[in-house]
Amino acid sequence: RQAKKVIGVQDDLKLTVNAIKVLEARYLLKDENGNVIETPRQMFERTARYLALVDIFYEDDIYDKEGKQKERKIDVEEKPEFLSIWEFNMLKRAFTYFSKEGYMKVDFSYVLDSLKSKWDKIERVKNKFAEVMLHRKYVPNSPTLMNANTKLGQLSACFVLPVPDSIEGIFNAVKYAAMIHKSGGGTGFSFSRLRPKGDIVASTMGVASGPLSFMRVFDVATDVIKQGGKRRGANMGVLSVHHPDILEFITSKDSENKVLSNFNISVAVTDEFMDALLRDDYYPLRNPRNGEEVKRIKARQVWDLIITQAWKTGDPGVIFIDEVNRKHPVKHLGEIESTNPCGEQPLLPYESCNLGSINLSLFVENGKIKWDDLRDTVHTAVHFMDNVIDANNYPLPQVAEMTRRSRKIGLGVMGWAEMLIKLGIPYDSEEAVELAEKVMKFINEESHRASMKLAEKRGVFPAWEGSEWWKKGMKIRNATTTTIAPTGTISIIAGTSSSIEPLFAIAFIRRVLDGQELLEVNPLFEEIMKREGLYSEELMHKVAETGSVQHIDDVPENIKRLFRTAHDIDPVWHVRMQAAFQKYVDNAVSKTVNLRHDASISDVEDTYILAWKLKCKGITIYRDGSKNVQVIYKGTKT
Ligand code: TTP
Ligand code: GDP
Ligand code: 5AD
Repeated sequence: RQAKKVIGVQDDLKLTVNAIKVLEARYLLKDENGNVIETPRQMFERTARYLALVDIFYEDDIYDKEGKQKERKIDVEEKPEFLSIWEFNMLKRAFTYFSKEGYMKVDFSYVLDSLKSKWDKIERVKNKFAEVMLHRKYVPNSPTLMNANTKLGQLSACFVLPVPDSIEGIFNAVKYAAMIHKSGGGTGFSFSRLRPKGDIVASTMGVASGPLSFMRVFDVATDVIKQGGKRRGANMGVLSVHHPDILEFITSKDSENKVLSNFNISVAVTDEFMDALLRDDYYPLRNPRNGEEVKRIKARQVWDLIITQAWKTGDPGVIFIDEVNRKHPVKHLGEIESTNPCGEQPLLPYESCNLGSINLSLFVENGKIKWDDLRDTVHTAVHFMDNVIDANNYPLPQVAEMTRRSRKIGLGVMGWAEMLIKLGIPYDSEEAVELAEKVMKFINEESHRASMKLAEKRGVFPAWEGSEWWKKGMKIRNATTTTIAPTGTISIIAGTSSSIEPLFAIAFIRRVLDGQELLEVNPLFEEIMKREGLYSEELMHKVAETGSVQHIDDVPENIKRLFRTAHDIDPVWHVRMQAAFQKYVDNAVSKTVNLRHDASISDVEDTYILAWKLKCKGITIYRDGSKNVQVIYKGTKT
């Protein structure tokens, strides 16, 4: 449904045209007739206020850090006027949880009274949250902006659901996924527990269909609900390299028909497999039903197939699952089998995570990084995201329970390429890789510090005892704090380059709805060219033909060096950049290693092996012009 009328969208936020278009289409609240009823400023303020309200629960006279198991009543039926119905419901929900866990000293009516009497405090927190968002220094993941203070109230982007080896379990997972997609979240699954195709089914004496058949059910279900949701569904499908159906899995997306088009797929690769590969040896396939070895095959055979398929179609990626579990700070809660759809967030079954990203391009002034400002923004972001865990309306009770046990959050970055350009550092350089480590180390450490500060007041995450943090004697509020998300949409809202990716095109032609064609030039490039007196429309049209400036004589060498696009950059630098960030990220890094159309199969292999050697948690490539249909549509060039 198209927005019919736009009220006051042109406020003073200086949003780009594309940002406004994206916001109008899916983020700004609408009335029942589809009219937009808020401005972008109001959207950020709605979000800030909703999350600030949570702070009331951590006031000294209300919160009981020790958690002494007492029942607390909600005897308030009537909503006070200063709260919206969704705010009131959110507070009731959070209160119910806190009292059940024994963290409340008071009854709900006391909380509401305190909200009024301590409104100044709440207002200050609200202003702090609003300030970073209004300047687009920090932007939370899309579901938070879309659903804060709405009936849905679901604020997280990432979910992982278990798929047990039974008909009931499988179809519960289909249903749960549908509920999550409806609210704008993405789901990841491991299908490794399902018995292989052709295996026995006891009660019916029948034959099992195997993981691939059931993945088709998830795929169709995802398709069917796409019209009614906030955005179309997105899935990650993982299968262990030891599963007997692994070969079928690896080739599953290689078809003229758009099979599994709502899935990204990844092979969970183990150390055992990589060892066998390096020794050019055989490794075991096991039936998950009973753990029995079915047969042994050459690791090289499977690896070659993974690489060839990735070259051909972009799928599958790989997850280095043992590395993921080695680095997992809450190992005592279970084993990680899957990530969310774009790979940046490994999660336990039924865990969810909310993400948010800092716009690095805004933290450069006169060629220097504004570290103090960056530190403040990190602390505000962590505070905000910890509140999201309490405010969230979880789609399932199991997800609520698991998420609150570890309280994982994922703070990341966007605008990295633009930050480098402003600092005059080429993306594909040692200096950039070093700076990546320095910047991310800073953000990671500050986010831990912020989370520890929260723990002093709010207590550690409930599953802290037994965690890696506990072993180190560090009291922290969130089991993880950092994740590098793709920022596909929020980078458009912020008006900067996405995630840690290099620029994709320096100039390109955008087709707009009415058939017009608009030339779009990267603003930093435009600025530099104008400053040098070299800018002309004609030249920009020439750039737009390929998106690259590398073969354009009128662009000076030093500017060419700074403005290399994703395809101008050697894949080695893509992977090194991913690894540099991964080194200082608690969760994982989503990165599209873009290869040129003429890249060879061995280029793909080199990329995957380098990622493994540099201790990335996973890797995917996308070769230009390969036929893969991306699950996530970035919303550009429409
Ligand atoms: P279940 O529903 O658990 O079947 P069951 O209880 O009869 O089997 P068992 O006692 O052996 O566990 O499903 C088991 C697996 O078989 C699960 O992977 C789904 C698959 N399956 C099919 O592929 N087709 C079928 O018609 C049935 C009934 C199961
Ligand atoms: P953004 O907040 O919209 O910019 O999202 P990102 O591009 O950073 O993606 C982060 C995560 O959000 C992904 O890994 C998915 O879990 C989820 N996600 C992103 N885009 C979509 C989408 O179009 N549909 C659904 N269902 N989930 C998405
Ligand atoms: N594993 C992890 N991430 C993937 N993406 C696509 N396929 C996979 C996969 N199999 C990610 C890309 C990009 C986003 C659009 O999805 O790397 O960040």
